[in-house]
This record gives sequence, structure tokens and C-alpha cells, in this order.
Amino acid sequence: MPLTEQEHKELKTIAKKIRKDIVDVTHWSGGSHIGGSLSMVDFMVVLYWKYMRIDPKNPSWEDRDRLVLSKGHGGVGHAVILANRGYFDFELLKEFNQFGSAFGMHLDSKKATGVEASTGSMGHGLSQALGMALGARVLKKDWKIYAVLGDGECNEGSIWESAMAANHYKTSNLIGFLDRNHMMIDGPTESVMSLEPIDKKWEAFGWYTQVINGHDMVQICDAIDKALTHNGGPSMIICDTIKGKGVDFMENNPAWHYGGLNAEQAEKAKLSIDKMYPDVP
Ligand SMILES: Cc1ncc(C[n+]2csc(CCOP(=O)(O)OP(=O)(O)O)c2C)c(N)n1
Repeated sequence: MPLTEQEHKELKTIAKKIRKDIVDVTHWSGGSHIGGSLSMVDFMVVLYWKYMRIDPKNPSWEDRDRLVLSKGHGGVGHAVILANRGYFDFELLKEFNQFGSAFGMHLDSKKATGVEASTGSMGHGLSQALGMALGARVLKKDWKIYAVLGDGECNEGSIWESAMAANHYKTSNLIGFLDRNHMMIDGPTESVMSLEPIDKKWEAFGWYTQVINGHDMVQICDAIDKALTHNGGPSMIICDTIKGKGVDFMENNPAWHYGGLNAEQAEKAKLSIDKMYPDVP
């Protein structure tokens, strides 16, 4: 369903708050994978607040939609989103990645409420999502499964094994989001291991593929609507994004793949977010 103006305003406000919360948790915890968490915020907010059939107060509701964060190092971003969506108290993230906390750097589905699969070793989440999509078929359920992939993660051969299988089994209930921020851990994807033409690759693997601006919520909704009505097999939405989006000194800088922030840097980061989104409350 297209975004109404009111929804758009609300979702942008949520996304801005989430970006600031990610900065805070990174400060409290001593460090996190902040760059790739900031790049995925906009489409994750659209999914969790507009599209996913979920009940945060009943996280194991059988008929829920499921999201697998295949790029599991984005755990800090995912945890902040789940807290803001009402799965658990945000205060718990004061202990993020500390000894004894339920929230490690890579989230554990047995400990962190709302997390569907333990990920972090890249390349495995898509096949877990595919299993859930096939599970829905066996059980005659109408769940949708969303899988969020990193572009660097597409260097993993296992991604392409599951891509091939998803097309073979025509899992139309599986929708992938590729966070195409063009950076991986230590540099641009195209110099580490070139991926282009990445859209043609997914198409060749039989996926209904769309390329969008991953920070434009109107385009995100339009792409999800098309994917949801596509019945011929799995869909991939390639989201062109900016690593570190919102924080000027982090944007497109692979040094911020993982990093810590002292109090002063955290303040600077939040000021930058305010500057980047001046019209969003
Ligand atoms: C199997 C495996 N190999 C290596 C790593 C270490 N690692 C963590 S993040 C990362 C780069 C990921 O790049 P990308 O998927 O583009 O993530 P993003 O830029 O969206 O954060 C690597 C190599 C890992 N987590 N798992």
C-alpha cells in the first residue's frame, strides 16, 4: 500500500530516532557495526512499522511474518529497531554486548526477543529464511519471510546456493533486501570483489529483482508492494544505500564499518543527524 503523507512523516521520525539510538548504544557498548546498521534503517523501519504482520507482545505468534538479518553484524541496528517496536525495553540495551547481556554483537534468537535466527557468520541467513518460506508452504501458512543481506555478504557462495534453491522451489513468500551500500569491512565492494552487475546476477538466478533508492520510503513501499504481488518466485529488492547514512563523518567511510564513540563523538554524530534531517522532528 502506498505511503500516506501522515505515515511518511511518522516513519521518518521513527527512522531519525533510531539512528540516534544506534549512536547511543554504540557509545554505551564501546563499539558496534554502526556503518552497516545506519544504512539499513529506512527499509527496516518501513518493514517493521508498515508491512510486517507481527505482534511484539506475542513474539512467537505462529502466523507472524519473519525477518532474518542475514548480515547479522547489523545486530546493533536490529536490536534498536526491535526495542523501539516494543519487543523489549530499550533500557536493556544499556548492557548491549556486555558480559551476561541477552544482546551480543550478533543477536542470538534464543536470548533476544523478536530475533528469528541467530546470524553473524555471513552467508547463512538466506538459507534459513528459505527454510522458513518452505515451512510456510508445508504448513499451508501465508507468512511472508524477509531476508536482509549485505552486499559484501554476497561474496559468500552459500548465498548463491540458496538463491538457486529459492527459485527452484518458487518461494514467492520470500522477499530479500540487499543493503547495497557499496562498502564492506575494509573497502569498496567493487575493489575487494566486484559484484556488478548485481541486479543481473539476481535476475539470472530467477529472482524478480528491483533496484531502488534504499533511503526513499516511497520507493521502498512501491517495491515491497510489487514484490508482494509477484507470484512467480522469490523477489530481491536491491536498496542503493549509504554506509553510515545520517552521520557526516561516517558516510561512505569504511573505517566506520565497526567503531566506538566517546561522549563527544556521540554528540557530534547526533548533531549531524539533526542537520541531515532538519525537517524531521
Ligand atoms: C563468514 C564470515 N566471514 C567474515 C566475517 C567478518 N565480517 C563481518 S562484516 C564483514 C563485511 C560485510 O560486508 P557487507 O555485507 O557489505 O556489510 P555492510 O557493509 O552492510 O555492513 C565481514 C567480512 C563474518 N562475519 N562472517
